[in-house]
Amino acid sequence: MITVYGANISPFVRKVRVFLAEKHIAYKLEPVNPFTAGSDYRKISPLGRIPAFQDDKTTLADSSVICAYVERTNPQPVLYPMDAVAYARALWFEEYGDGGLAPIFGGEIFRQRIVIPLFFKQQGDEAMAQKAIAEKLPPLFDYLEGQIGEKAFLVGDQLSIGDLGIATQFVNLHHAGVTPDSQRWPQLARYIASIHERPSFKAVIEEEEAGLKKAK
Ligand SMILES: N[C@@H](CCC(=O)N[C@@H](CS)C(=O)NCC(=O)O)C(=O)O
Repeated sequence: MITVYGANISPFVRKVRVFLAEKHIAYKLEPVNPFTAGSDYRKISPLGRIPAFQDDKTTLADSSVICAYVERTNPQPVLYPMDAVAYARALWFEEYGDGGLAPIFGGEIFRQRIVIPLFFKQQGDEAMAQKAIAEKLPPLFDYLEGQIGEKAFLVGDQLSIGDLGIATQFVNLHHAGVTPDSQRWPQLARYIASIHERPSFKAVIEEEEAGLKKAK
């Protein structure tokens, strides 16, 4: 049995969970709060971050490493395109999510509006969130609007790690009350809504919404 370690509201934990769901692989989610985890947790996640992963062969840390490993151990359905250029583009979109969207969606918006008030019982910096929404989201959304166009998926004609890496970040934004304006970014709004409608995303989004409702 596979174990995924982490908290369900982490976009990186969610990426792994959705990836496993798309592969129809069963797993157990072992709750870990990275900010309070003991030193033992560093044996499987040396940087102390979530997610971490364990199967009968190995332990791993980092969502990108975990997904790449699972692709090798469970190649179907293919989530990393075979064609070299398509493969690189899928990795690029995953990185655009991890390295480009996460610091802003997570640190400047989700953290201020959800994590700090709900879990630290303090007031978040709403001015920081508003500024990020007004100034930092538009260029990120403009790029994605241009990349997705009228297509269903970012790379080729099937779901890839690129779609999962982008769409997982938009779940945190959704929890923080922000979705792309469908007048200004019609293709992006349509695309994100359709990926979030997939059973893999729908299940975790509903679970997270129930947890956040309870925490309020
Ligand atoms: N590159 C890592 C990033 C993981 C990450 O930053 N996780 C956050 C939670 S969303 C974390 O564990 N933060 C705690 C820390 O950095 O100490 C991945 O893809 O798994």
